[in-house]
Amino acid sequence: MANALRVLALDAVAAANSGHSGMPMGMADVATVLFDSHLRFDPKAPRWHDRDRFVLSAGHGSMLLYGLLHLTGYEDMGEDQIRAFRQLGSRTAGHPEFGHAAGIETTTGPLGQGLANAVGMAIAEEALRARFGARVFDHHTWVIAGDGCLMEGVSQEAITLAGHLALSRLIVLWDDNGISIDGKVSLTDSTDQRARFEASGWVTRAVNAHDHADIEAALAWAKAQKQPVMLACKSHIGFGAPTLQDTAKAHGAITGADEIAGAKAAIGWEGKAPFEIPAAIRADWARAAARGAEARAEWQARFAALTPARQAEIDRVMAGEAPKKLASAVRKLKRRLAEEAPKMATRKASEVALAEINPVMRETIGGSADLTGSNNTRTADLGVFSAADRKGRYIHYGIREHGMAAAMNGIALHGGLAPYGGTFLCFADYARPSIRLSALMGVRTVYVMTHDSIGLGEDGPTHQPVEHLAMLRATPGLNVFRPADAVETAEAWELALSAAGPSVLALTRQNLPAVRTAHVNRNEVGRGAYILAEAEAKRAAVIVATGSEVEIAMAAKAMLEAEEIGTRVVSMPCWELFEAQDETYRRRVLPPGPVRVGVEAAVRTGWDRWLCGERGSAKKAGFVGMEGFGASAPYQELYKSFGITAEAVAAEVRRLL
Ligand SMILES: Cc1ncc(C[n+]2csc(CCOP(=O)(O)OP(=O)(O)O)c2C)c(N)n1
Ligand SMILES: [Mg+2]
Repeated sequence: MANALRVLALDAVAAANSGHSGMPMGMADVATVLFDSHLRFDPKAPRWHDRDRFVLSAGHGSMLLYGLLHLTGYEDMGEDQIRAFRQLGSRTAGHPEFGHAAGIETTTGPLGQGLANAVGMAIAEEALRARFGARVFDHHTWVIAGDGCLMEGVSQEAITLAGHLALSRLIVLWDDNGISIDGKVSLTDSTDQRARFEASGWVTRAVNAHDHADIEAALAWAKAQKQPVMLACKSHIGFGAPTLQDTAKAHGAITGADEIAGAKAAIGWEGKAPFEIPAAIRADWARAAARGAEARAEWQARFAALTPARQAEIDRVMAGEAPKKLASAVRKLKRRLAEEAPKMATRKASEVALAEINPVMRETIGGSADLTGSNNTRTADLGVFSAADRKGRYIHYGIREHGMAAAMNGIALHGGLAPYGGTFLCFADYARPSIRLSALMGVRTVYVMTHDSIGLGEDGPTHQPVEHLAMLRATPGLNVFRPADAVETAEAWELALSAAGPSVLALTRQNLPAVRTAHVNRNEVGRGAYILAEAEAKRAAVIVATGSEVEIAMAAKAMLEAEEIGTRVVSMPCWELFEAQDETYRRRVLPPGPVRVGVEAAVRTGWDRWLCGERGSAKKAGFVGMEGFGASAPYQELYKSFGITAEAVAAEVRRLL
């Protein structure tokens, strides 16, 4: 059975003339024993809620996963897909991509991400077991990770978080082959990995990755542990390849005809056509696949015994659908906020919104990377998720932005929960690789990023984002919200939790006045940009602003109107959603003719799309914002010193007129 995996990897990589043969050949035995006798899965019901999650963190070894899914009979993974490895339109992309085929639980390839996602999956399993009971959720998360996954920094955040939370359903199979691309691992690393994991609260065991009895015993042992488990699987990269086994040259594509023939001979696989799997071996794999059907049927019966309302609730949360009550709760809050017109920071407004949302959307699971009091992410009803309390809905992620974002992806991928997590916007950089994967996979994660400009003041330029909004907006598939007041913040939350993909909420530290004081039921932020205040005198200018600079735009408008310069203010909290509106609406908001000035306490990058493009013109376009890094001072002084003031905006309008 393991040799069938090896041969599929060899043949697919040879056909594509590209890919990675060595890792699948080395870990084939471990994967076989796992799928044959431990993994809880059913290819006929690949999205079954209570399946074990299997994560191939060493995503370059994608052919190992594709081979497993093919041989166990996943409908999505026919022989045509194996033959089309790495070709346009196939499900068998170079690295496993979530959404391409059932059985690919997450997108991997950027090393370390899968391991860190798995921590989130294990958190989700614990949380859902606590909420719905072990009759519904009772499974493991298995990870194959390579040397690269363990060398990446994100692994440290993931490992220490998992150890601290005692995620005993998490089992990592380390492909301990001593080889990476540049040569022996000893060239670059001398870490005692088992000691490292143990120091973080894991238990570990060494395994001979080619001895099925040893693997079998280790997997059974792993499932019985009370702590997360790391099995150091001593393997031979490129197992069987006559000249390349145990060398870095086996890491990539093995394409030489002699080497391939020699490898097949070494494992006793001779006289067969490429991709040919003997019927007896296919039958063994089919038997392994059938094993899960019984467990699934038993689970199905338990699930069917729940009340219909309970079943519907579990199906809803697993599908990632927001509850019906969300919209009405937000509408009610908006009405109150419009009346009260509070002067508050949008980070505080976010907490106010969460206080209404969390009780009606019990699948939210919040958190912060050690900035709870600054991010305002914790509401009174949540409790704290810990090793002792799996019912808590708030995770103190510690100072681990990258690990937090990757875990949030894993929580979202597992299904059943809506993760949100906070840090300072500036430290989006520390979470960036995982935010990118949220977007690539299209998972519902909400990044609560406060202290969103020089408006944070005295902490200075190390903490003041200037280029981050541009970086996030440049990421396809990510909605970046920068609300201007409490009403817009509530609207942004509703959209983020109802979305199919990830969102960033960029929120202020400093207080802002209410700009939305007349209640409307419609979610204005949902249109991306809208006319907040129409010109009174004949329209000559449009000021487009986001977040904290909407206040400045409104003050500039008052000055200009006093001079009979009719000025419209457009609040533009979400570029991506505005871009998605039809041309008629966009033209109504940004008509040709008037001068346009953009205001945002950040760099101009990207703004010309709205100022010069969209029927605008370079001669009539201006921008008031940041041209470099900020400084350390009270924020009011910084706004003056960097020239982001109502006076400056009004002057820019006059200059352009
Ligand atoms: C974040 C990241 N950096 C670099 C790479 C490129 N890369 C792919 S595999 C690999 C070496 C990984 O070594 P190991 O995990 O030991 O895999 P093995 O050679 O044993 O298959 C590198 C550097 C990557 N995929 N992701
Ligand atoms: Mg290696």
